Amino acid sequence: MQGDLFQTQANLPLEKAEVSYWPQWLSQPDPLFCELVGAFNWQQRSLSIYGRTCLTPRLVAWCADDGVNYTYSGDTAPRQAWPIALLRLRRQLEVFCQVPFNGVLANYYRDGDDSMGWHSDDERSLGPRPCIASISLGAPRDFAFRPLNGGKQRHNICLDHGSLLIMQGETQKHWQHALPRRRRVNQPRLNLTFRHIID
Ligand SMILES: O=C(O)CCC(=O)C(=O)O
Ligand SMILES: [Mn+2]
Repeated sequence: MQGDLFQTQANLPLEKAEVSYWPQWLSQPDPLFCELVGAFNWQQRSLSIYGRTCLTPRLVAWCADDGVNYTYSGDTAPRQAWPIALLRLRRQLEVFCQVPFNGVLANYYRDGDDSMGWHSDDERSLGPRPCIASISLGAPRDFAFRPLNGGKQRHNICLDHGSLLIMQGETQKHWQHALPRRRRVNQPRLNLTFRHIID
């Protein structure tokens, strides 16, 4: 059963944020990792940054209910249907987090050269206080927070295989997060961020 090890939860000490972490939220992460890697139609998208078009350093897939689209950093990835294993996980997370989710952004980091830059998940379509449930599978990777107001605090947490990280409340208003490049990592990682798109 998922969530049976959640007594090991940790709350991250970030001011004006609500971030909690369960290192072993999934009790059987290995088969899920294998199943999901093959279940998505992965794409390497390009983004426009300061007028230059760059390929994102990771692969992505967007799974969502009919008609639910998500635009972030100026890009709208095509919608895919939910793989069965992901629907099951969605229901478990909805019960656990007590909020509905209608989409999941999946990121596949082929190795430590793949990364995600500093950003907040603050699109209007997520609403003012989004609850984002992030499941990590595969190679453990560092995940970093920094304040949006330019403050010098940094907080790093290693996201383990089978873990759940929840960001909610005012977190996206006050903090940015990133998945930095880590050259020593030579295994892939799959991340699933469950979201609720309002319009
Ligand atoms: O890969 C991760 O853990 C982070 C993904 C993320 O921040 C996002 O998809 O917005
Ligand atoms: Mn994010």
